[in-house]
Amino acid sequence: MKRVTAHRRILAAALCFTLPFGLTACGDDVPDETTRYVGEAASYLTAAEEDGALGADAVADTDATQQGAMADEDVSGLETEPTDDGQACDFSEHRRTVLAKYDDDGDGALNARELRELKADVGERRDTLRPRLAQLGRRARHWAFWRVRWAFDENGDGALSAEERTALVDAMEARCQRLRTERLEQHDTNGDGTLDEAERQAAREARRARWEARRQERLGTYDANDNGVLDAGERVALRRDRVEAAQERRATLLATYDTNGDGRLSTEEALPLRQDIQRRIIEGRDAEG
Ligand SMILES: [Ca+2]
Ligand SMILES: [Ca+2]
Ligand SMILES: [Ca+2]
Ligand SMILES: [Ca+2]
Repeated sequence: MKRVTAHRRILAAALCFTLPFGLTACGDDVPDETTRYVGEAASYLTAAEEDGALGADAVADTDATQQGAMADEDVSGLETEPTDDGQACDFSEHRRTVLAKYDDDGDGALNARELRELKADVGERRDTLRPRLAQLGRRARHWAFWRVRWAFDENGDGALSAEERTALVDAMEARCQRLRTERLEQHDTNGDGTLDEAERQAAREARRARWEARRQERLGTYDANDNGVLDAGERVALRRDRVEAAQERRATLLATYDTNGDGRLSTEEALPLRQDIQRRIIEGRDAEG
């Protein structure tokens, strides 16, 4: 338990350091329930707009069925072009989007019934569809978000406590901020601290070019009949390789974290891995584009 507390303190310090204007709860403050769930849904939208391997190492705690479902999600999302507006992740905007979607009576807040709807959609059943939420993202990435949630479920009970949920939201918000800062550093050509229309256009084009380069690379390997698209059979080969890679990664992770060698991660064994994934999320790693 001591380790958790120490880690939490470091996490809180990093977030307080990262985020100006008190956008996040620092220290031991736990925000109210609505704020936590709106934040979780905003985190889901953040995961849905990314292309990278967010939280990928959570594969250590998956079975063959889950690995297959993750590969299906990845393969089906590959052809979705980025709808990047030039700015990277805007967490406050995601929060507003979620609030607007669930504020049925339009009074600017969530009443008990509206909050219940939101909680059901981001709920603890990790493999259910969340149609209302899914409509908000450019595509549904349930498994990408499952991996993020896995990393923050530190006591491994399959649910997020108020504290675990707060840590998840803070981390995803810090990630957004980090990715945004990086985007600004890369594309603020005139150095005035913001991206104007021309700079945003350049950022948008650069992201699309990276996406296209990855697509071409994939076609080079899997487009066996050379018609410029991945047909059903070619996608099967890609999916098979993804599952194989996931299984290899899982074996590598178990070699490090399964200290008693029983082939699975106990909650205690998984904790350092969870915390490593948390750090990767906060630091904006495993992001593409
Ligand atoms: Ca938990
Ligand atoms: Ca500028
Ligand atoms: Ca083809
Ligand atoms: Ca074990």
